Amino acid sequence: MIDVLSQQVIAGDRRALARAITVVEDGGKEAAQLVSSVFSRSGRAHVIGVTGSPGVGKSTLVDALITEARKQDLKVAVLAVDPSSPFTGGAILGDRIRMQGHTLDRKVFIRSMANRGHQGGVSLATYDAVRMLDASGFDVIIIETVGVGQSELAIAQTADTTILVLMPGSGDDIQAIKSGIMEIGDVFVVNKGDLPGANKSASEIVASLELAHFETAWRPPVIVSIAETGQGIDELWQSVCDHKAFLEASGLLETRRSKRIQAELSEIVADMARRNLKDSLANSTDVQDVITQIINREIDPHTAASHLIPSLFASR
Ligand SMILES: Nc1nc2c(ncn2[C@@H]2O[C@H](COP(=O)(O)OP(=O)(O)OP(=O)(O)O)[C@@H](O)[C@H]2O)c(=O)[nH]1
Ligand SMILES: [Mg+2]
Repeated sequence: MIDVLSQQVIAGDRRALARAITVVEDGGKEAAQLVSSVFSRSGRAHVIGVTGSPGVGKSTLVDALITEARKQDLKVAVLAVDPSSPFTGGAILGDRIRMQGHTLDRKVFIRSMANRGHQGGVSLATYDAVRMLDASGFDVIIIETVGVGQSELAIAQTADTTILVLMPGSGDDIQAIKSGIMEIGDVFVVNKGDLPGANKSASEIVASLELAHFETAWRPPVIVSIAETGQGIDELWQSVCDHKAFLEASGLLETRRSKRIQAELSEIVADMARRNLKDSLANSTDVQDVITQIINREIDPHTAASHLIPSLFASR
């Protein structure tokens, strides 16, 4: 069944793609099988992360970005990820409505994801969902995440290019500068440019970026936009394309992807170990024996753990 599904995904079948994303959301063996069968077809798409506090206009902005990308006839997929909620709630419903202008376009695919059964959490599921979209032939994959906490940042880092969205007068800019999340932004957007204080916010961000230390030659542009009217969106899209070109020309695309794979691998290994550990603790007589030995003071827990490691990592 997974074989058929993966063939349909690769062929670009939208309904199969929707089902495939549900499979990877749930995680487990089927998800792993599915990823394994489409994997060689992935790795081509430009993955763009859009992150920022609730209500700054991310979805409206994404909608406008879809329009820009479609002008170049690129196939665009959007994943709206809510890491905090196990349900797809009102906010995500709102996203759907805001992106409705594209629902009839066969080259646009919009999907929301929440933290469902996947044991490794939503970030592992996001990696795999991106792979499904990628294998299905989307040129651009936009991941929208709400908030600026650790899990959102992890998701944002799934991206090749991360857009950090702020709005004037929210104190977000100051917060971003203080908390060090400025470092993850490749492009900054002060949205709601029609509200007072937008230019001031933008210059504050520019000023703090001037003081920041950068590891590469890329200097994040700061763009003022009005997502609702589309103002500034062409400039934003251009910056995103420039960033992609920079990543490719400088070899940083590889560096970023290898960092990301390292993070993903360690998450998968930790996830596997956790699962095996749970099973082992419940079922294995070895573990029960070790526990008895510890109770009898025949072995200490640290030594016992190091003896258990090989069996915990053994895949089954
Ligand atoms: N004045 C103004 N309002 C805007 C602009 N862009 C978006 N909005 C409004 O801001 C509100 C939130 O927009 P969304 O696009 O849903 O924001 P979001 O960041 O995706 O929100 P969450 O996903 O809930 O975090 C909506 O009422 C939009 O109409 C803008 O440029 N100017
Ligand atoms: Mg939104």
